[in-house]
Amino acid sequence: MKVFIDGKYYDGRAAKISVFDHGLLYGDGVFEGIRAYHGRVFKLREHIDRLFCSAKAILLHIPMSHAHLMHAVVEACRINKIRDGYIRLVVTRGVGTLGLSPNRCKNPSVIIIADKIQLYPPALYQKGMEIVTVPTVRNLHSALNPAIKSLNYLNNILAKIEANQAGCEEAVMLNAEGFVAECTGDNLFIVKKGALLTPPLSAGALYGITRGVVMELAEEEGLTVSEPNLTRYDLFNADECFLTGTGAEIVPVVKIDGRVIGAGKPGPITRKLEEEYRVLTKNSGELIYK
Ligand code: PXG
Repeated sequence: MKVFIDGKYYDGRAAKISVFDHGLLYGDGVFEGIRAYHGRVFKLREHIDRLFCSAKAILLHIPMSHAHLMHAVVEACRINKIRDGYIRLVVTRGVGTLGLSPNRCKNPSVIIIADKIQLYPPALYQKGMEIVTVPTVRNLHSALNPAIKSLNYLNNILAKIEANQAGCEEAVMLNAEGFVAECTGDNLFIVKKGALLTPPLSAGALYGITRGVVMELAEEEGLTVSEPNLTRYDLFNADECFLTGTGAEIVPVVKIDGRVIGAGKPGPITRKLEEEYRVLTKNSGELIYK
């Protein structure tokens, strides 16, 4: 595997960054997780746009243009002969001194890793997932806005550990007001009386790219889509529930905090959206091999 670091390619084992990089010392940086399907990079522009938005929010200058970065991601896939894979794009504050001040970091680093994707087991998609609400509350947007896809993911990791301790793969994270925000690496949707509902981004969710795609697909299907504040009660009494994310795609949820959701199996609207998502990933995206 060849890893891109600041304009050069290194063998996987030789691809290293400094222990003085503030990405390591302080989680000071931003990242994206992107998928390639059938030799095309899915929603690349949207991911790069979000990366620039995250960077802007933390006053991090990305030392490459939008177009150059898009090109570099496609190139990293080509060099690694990726057809179906996962791309991790990371921008760190760069090498500095001990001490928080980002002013000491003169050169932000850009890293691109293009690799195979580790998927959830197929049985999970067939039967549906069980999830739990966890004690760790989603970051306040006034403290560290969850819209920033930063290298500091401890809020999510703590929630993930709590879900794993409860025997589940994913956690429902509530915000400080007790409304549903999202999961640790996925956005959350419910279906109620044929309509699609998902928490508003102001509840503490990432501006999920898969979330946006699913909302568009649902609208094309003639479904009503809304973004109200949701409580656990709303989740328990939903007809269907599913999660969305670049890595996970669309995962049906059949149990939340011990309550069976709908008929206890993946619902028809979830299945329809899964199918349409699959078609879209097949037929769109930036071509890797021209
Ligand atoms: N919420 C959070 C907190 C995320 O990190 C999503 C929602 C879904 O967003 P997208 O844009 O992907 O639809 C994410 C994304 C991983 C991995 O390595 C995590 C994500 C994406 C890809 C891989 O676990 N999280």
